[in-house]
Amino acid sequence: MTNTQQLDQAAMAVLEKNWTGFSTKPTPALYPHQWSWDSAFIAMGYAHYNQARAEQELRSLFDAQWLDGRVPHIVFNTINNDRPYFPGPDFWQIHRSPDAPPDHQTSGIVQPPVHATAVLHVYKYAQDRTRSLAFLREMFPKLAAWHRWLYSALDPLNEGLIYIHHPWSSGQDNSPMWDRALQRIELTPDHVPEYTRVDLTLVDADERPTKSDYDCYVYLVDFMRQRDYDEQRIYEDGIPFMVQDVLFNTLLVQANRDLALIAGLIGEDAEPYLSWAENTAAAINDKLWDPVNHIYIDYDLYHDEPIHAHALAGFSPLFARIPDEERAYSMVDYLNSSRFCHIDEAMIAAPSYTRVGSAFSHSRYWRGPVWINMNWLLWQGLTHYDFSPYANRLRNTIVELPSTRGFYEYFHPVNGRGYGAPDFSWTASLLLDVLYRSE
Ligand code: 9WN
Repeated sequence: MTNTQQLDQAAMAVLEKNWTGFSTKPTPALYPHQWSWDSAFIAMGYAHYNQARAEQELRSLFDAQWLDGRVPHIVFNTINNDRPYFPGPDFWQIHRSPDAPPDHQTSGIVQPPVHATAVLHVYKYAQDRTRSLAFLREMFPKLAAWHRWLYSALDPLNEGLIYIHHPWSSGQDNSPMWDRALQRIELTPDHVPEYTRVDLTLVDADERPTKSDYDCYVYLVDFMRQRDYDEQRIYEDGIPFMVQDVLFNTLLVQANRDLALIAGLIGEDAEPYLSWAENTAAAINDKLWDPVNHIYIDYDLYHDEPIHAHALAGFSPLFARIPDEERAYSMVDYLNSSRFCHIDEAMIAAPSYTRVGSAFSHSRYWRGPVWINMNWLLWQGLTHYDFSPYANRLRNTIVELPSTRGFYEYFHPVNGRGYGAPDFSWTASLLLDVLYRSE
């Protein structure tokens, strides 16, 4: 591709291809439904050239919000999809829960809460200001109910930190961060209901989670559905995967701050959201900081111990301005080293997992490949602290990888080869965001 205009057109064409009439598929074959954090990232691209569609993307997701406030990680397209996906609605069986939405089929777990950030972004770049204020009014109570549910259901010790109980909730499904916790789940054959994967018919097995990962994923869903997605029972019965995740909580801090701004714009009280933001930021700083390695790390609540695995997500608190300057400097020293990617190295910044970790892989999903959404978060985080050379390097990758390799889901951190699904929506939408914002 030769110029920005052509790149722009190509990115819009990906989103157009994936548009269903009411929401955008992450990619046509592998993920043929609506995903929660994908939709937030996708709306941020639409915001620059199609306000109505940006609003519709988020509206569709929240139409499937549960009665208790949770926003499901998948909303199944039961209207015009003919592609298979596992696990589908028959497996999730959400209508065991009295809180499931009556008119939608969804999953029963959540994904990182980027939605208030996306709603504010749509408002900020809106072409029609009056209409965008109405959108803020429409979304505000739904976003508030979503955050309220997170704190009431997933912070049982009242620490200001949300825990997740499925790797899919992190968005970084097979990150080495979860290896130890998953290996400690003792599965016997009768623990795992029968299932057939669809993903391996579409993508090479070396680029996807392993069978033992999937056995655990399926077992954990079965654990939850047997308890009717009742969070209190899930916690009290000791689901054996409970993690306080850095990225999830960081995005919640930023989302709370953005929700406070939305409240201010429409004459509502901003205080509860500011106070949630500050509590969670303080808890991240107290509990999830690794002072030896200068990176934030997840906490395994089930085994009551820190998870010593260094993912790129460990730098994400920069996005929500959580570390002070001194910490931020020490983090950048770590990021800007051969353990991730030194600024002078001839490789693509930045791998999703430390290159010196024994679990690192160039091709396997969240175990090393470069992801555009992670670069987008870190690009902004580094900009907040004035680390422009590194920030620019990440920003350039968001533009160069799709233009030279195509709109893939993830990329080889050395040679840039595209992996996973082609025509991936957030690769396109976040590229559009970067291009429009540099104009
Ligand atoms: C399970 C849709 C989603 C992303 C996740 C990514 C992948 C699903 C899967 O695809 O997860 O939710 O089937 O592998 O890991 O981040 O939201 O793009």
